[in-house]
Amino acid sequence: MSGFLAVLVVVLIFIVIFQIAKASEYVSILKGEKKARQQSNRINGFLLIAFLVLGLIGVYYCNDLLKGKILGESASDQGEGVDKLIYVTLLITGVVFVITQILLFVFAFKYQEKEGREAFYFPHSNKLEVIWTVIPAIALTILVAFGLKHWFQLTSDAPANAAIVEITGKQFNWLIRYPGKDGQLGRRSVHLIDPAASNELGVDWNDPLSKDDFQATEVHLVVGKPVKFVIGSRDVIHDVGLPQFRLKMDAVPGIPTTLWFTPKFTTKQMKEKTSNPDFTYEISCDQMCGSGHYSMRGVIVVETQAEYDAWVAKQPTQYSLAHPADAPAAAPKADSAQKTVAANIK
Ligand SMILES: [Cu+2]
Repeated sequence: MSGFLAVLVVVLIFIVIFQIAKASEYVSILKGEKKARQQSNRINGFLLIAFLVLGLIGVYYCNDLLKGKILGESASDQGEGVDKLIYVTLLITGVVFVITQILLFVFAFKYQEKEGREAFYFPHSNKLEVIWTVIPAIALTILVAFGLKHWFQLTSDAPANAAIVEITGKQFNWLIRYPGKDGQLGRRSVHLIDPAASNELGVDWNDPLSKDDFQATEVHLVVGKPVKFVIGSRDVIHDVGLPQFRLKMDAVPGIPTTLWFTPKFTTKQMKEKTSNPDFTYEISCDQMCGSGHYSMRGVIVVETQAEYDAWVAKQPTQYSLAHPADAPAAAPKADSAQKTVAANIK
């Protein structure tokens, strides 16, 4: 019903505008075209000023309403720099926006058609062209340079003590792998992917580094400790979006990407900070990747070292899940299994 009413209102508004336009046409014939044009210019001039004032009030109101309310404080050290960059960019573009909009509407009002006033013919000025090309070019170059500085930092080598977590996108969830005690991830091959054999990632069990790797349904991180994400995809392009940490990185099939950051607050601290008992850090897929895109929400838990260690101790290695027969004595039998597979490959 309300939808029908809305359509009706829009149609009526169009009819009213059409009738006003028609009436003003007749008025111009009666009054003389010049006089009618001047009057309509005056009305338009006032409407433009009203639009400017209401628009600026609206911009201020929306900013005030949403300031600091959408995402809150950055939850990573690196995100602070990103926030600062956004604020500086908003400040510069905001000042330019306000000045240009005021000039645009005020000039349209001030220099409307008037009796005895002629337009000043001003076709071209090289000096002016240079000024309004060079100044924005310098400002944008500086902003891009600061953006690149952050980008190079995020994608640079992680500190030596950084934890490593591998995140692989697939339609439609994230596969999360930890390197285990050795701190190194085992080799993978797309040809070895076999979900039926608990090997969704195609891990090469012949690689000794793969034996202690474990997979998880949530990403667990230690507060204050740098972490490096090794990001990939099994099918189409996804994107690891970390809104609370202010980071994102494409997950591209065949091309591993990385980023590193240091979480500042535990999930528990964030629950208190946001006064939201249901707060969770999330991984959102920031790349439209197919019909189930909306469901690619991953969960990140940031906790203390002790809580993290307790969690890690409970995680079975993916090797043991993929080789249940070897379970009682995983280590020695692993070697024999490795030899068998190696022999088969030969
Ligand atoms: Cu997606």
